[in-house]
Amino acid sequence: MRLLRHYTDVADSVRGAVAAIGNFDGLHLGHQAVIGEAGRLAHAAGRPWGVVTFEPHPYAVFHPEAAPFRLTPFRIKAALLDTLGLDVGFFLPFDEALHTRPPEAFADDILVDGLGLAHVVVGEDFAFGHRRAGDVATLAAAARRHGFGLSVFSKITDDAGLSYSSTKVRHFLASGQPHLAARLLGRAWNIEGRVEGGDRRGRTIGFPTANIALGDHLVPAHGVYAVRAAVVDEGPARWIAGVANLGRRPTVDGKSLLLEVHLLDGAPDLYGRHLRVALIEFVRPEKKFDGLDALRAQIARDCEQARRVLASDQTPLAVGDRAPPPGAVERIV
Ligand code: RBF
Ligand code: MG
Repeated sequence: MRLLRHYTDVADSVRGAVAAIGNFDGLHLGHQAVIGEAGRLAHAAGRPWGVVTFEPHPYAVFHPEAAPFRLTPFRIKAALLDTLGLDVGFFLPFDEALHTRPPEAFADDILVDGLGLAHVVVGEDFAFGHRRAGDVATLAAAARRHGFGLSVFSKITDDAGLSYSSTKVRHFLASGQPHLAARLLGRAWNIEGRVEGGDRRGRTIGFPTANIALGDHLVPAHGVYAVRAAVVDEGPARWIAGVANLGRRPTVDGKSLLLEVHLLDGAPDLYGRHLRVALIEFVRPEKKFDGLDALRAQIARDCEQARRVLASDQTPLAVGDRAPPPGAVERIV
């Protein structure tokens, strides 16, 4: 996938794309349905398959003080789109010049003159331009004016009537329900980061851990999780079973927020490697123990519980493992 950060001087080879537009944080199954429809149309027309998305996320621009909330930080979102097979990702910088444009100018200057899109696919709640004043009707008017195509998805839900929404996924993670988040995502949610040097105390209590900081990732419920982990800087992911604590380690007066992963079947030294950690199931909240013996005994029980959970778990782990729902899409222009 070509990743572009600008909308001027766009190469002819990626103009004329069929593109889905959205923030696509999480790349959940609803996003995948919309992006997949753009892919089908692109393929049929022999055109590049693209997305138009915004970085930083608009919410972070309007709420700079907000706690980290991303399901898929920029680089991870880009890597996942690449996995799906897109030709081009227009990751437009969400700056003042972009977000103060009236909707008509956004369509004229950026979608048409800048990117030269042939067809656009959006969800029915799509809003764009200064103060989100533009909607699907505004976009349809621009499409007729300029002669690009427009397809619109109605809201889609899973078999149980749960609607695909990034906000819902965030809520499930913040409330310790990663299995529900996984249902909407079509895969387990994961945190990716570089393994940091720790205080090595884990070793002395018999449970060495690989520690990663959360960076821009949303902070899920603090506590212990059954996880699968994979080193991602060397070829395809090979998942291994683990148990992890996410929190501040009150028993040992930990300060920083960390994800500490203990691999159940022993592990090579992962220091400095990039680890992807998929949260499978919440085991228990983090606690302050009276001393290391009590903590050690509890961690041993956590390991047993994680083994049990993982032995029967079937949660898909990679984007593309589960197909997005068909959904209702209508060609408007
Ligand atoms: N630290 C706590 O203070 N409270 C906990 O409930 C807690 N649970 C943990 C569970 C697991 C499975 C692991 C691997 C660690 C846990 N820790 C907890 C963190 C522990 O204090 C830390 O890994 C060591 O002190 C090394 O830094
Ligand atoms: Mg450690």
